[in-house]
Amino acid sequence: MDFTKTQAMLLLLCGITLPFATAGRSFTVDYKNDCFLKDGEPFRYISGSIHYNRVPRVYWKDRLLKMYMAGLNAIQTYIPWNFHEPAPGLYDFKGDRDLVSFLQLCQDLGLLVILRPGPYICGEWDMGGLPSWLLKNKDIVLRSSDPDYIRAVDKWMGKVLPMIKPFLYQNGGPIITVQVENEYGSYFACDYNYLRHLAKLFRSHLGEQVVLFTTDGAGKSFLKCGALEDVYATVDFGPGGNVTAAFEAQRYAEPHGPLVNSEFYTGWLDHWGKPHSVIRTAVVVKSLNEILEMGANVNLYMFIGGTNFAYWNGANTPYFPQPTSYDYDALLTEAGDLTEKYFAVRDVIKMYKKIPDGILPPSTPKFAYGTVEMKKLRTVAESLDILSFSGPVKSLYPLTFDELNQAFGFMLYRTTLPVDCPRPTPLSSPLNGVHDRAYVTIDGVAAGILERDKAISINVTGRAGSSLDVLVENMGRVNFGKHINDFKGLVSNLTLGADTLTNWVVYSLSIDEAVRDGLIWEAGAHQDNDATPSLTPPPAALSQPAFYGGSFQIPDGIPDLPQDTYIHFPNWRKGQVWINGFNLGRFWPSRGPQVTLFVPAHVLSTNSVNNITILELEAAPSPPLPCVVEFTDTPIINATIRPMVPYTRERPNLL
Ligand code: NDJ
Repeated sequence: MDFTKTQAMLLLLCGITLPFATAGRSFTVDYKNDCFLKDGEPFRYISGSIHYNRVPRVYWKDRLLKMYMAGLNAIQTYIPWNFHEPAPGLYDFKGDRDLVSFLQLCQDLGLLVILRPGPYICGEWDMGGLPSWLLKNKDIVLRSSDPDYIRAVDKWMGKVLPMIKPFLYQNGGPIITVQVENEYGSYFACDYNYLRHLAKLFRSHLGEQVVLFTTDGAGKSFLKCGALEDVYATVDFGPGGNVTAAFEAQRYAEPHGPLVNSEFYTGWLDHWGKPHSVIRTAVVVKSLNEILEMGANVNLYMFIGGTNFAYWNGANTPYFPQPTSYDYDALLTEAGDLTEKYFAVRDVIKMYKKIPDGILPPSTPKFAYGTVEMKKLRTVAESLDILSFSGPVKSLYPLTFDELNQAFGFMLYRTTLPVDCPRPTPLSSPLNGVHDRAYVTIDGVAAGILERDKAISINVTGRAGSSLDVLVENMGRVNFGKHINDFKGLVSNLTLGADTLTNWVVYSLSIDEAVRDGLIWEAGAHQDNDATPSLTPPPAALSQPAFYGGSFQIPDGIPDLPQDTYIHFPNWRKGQVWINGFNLGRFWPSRGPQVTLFVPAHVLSTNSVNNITILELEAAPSPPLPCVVEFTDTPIINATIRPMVPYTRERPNLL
């Protein structure tokens, strides 16, 4: 039933006011005429994806305006559950997580919203948006009717759906449709009761009028487990294929109703160690034109990709994590810049609808602040007192991140060598249980790197009783497929030769808190103990994981500073970087394709010095190479730069 003027009057008489004017507003599916109806009139959306969680809040307006000026009448976003509920019952909707303000901004700018609250979202986001604390139940079947999973979903949806209810179109807001789950037909579980439960849950919170939909790959096999009675089935497909055939797949599930491509790929995702994805503008433009010509609804995925700041990237299997940049070769760059693809797509849209008059916001200026010298502050091993507030936990076998309630980052596992290893002896993870990368040191000397699906064994030497440190990095939880129960840390035993290593001391590390509180900078001077004698020298050019610091000032006398910039890591290997405590993400220029990291201006300060903290995991540049980072005005996300190594020996086989 639509909300009528009479009902509005009645509410008014009873003194009840709704935040928006609601009279006469309706959004429905017209099965007779194969279209949507907005306020009773045929309606077609041309939408674009923006993930508010990948764009700093200060830039939401700029990006949305650029979307509006391209002729879009809607945007599409996910709600990543793990971004908002870091621990069970602990909610965060402030700052960059202020979902309600984002929806309000869309409303203010005249953009409708297609909302995808998951609970699973995929989206190259850590664990597809599911909070890793769900893994406390080791046997949980995610995305199914498993009672433990459903209990957590019900609670979360009971929190978030009432927040968005006032923003539904029929309630006066911008949200026209709400997606249930995400490409469920691609998941092994095929649990219809789970999808039914979600649809019922969504309706119980949002009302019977809400238009719910599902999205699946454009093939019968996907729609089989993805589509559900009474929930509108849509498909997703990229450019370059047969548009008519793709929509025929939708017709298998929805013989009538509007044609909808919920994800038309303007670009594609990247993985560390693989070439940067590029989708040619001409291909995008051609298929988009075909879609629009058919009168279909379309969402451009992504319109702007943005950034996986901090640790938010996901991964695919076999294990390939996604980089920090989620540029996606989309219409706006990671930094929101206009591209040639933007203008070409706008020209296509122009053929089908009037695009707004007015001034297009220009690309945001970038500034090359230059070179900053970096100094070693201290190694991770030297910092355990400030990184591990609650102290270590002792355990016969290694414990996972999840068992110690640590979601992201790094954990240190310490034990001793049980036997003398005068000759190179395999230190192995026979079950491939290093999730995801381990930096091994023996008596304070770097001994090698283990890596999930890539290097399950290294040779080490040492004496019985030598201290063995294994710093394990969580490189991002799998976000797609049947391996999303992605436990982190040492998830199975390590062996040394024929012996299983036991009696571990496990340090949960709060690196972000320590960086934010300035503890790493305050702590005493670094003792250079990388040269501790050992039986054999370390593998070439590896050193202990360590923190480095450097400072710079924004120059005076130049108007409009600070501006956005990119940080470049000449001859650095792999690590994490913070500026003024803001975690910019992972850098890994030695693997690529991303080489520079986006630094949004709002993390920089003009009033005081800006502090850069780097955790370098493999080796910082060492003499004669300068130990510097450089701020440039041009991104590099499509290259792999091999570091210059100032040694003649071969580098380990990891790069
Ligand atoms: O719905 C998914 C969306 O969230 C569909 N995609 C998108 C790719 O950008 C994104 O994850 C797929 N992801 S098919 C799986 C990629 C496997 C390499």
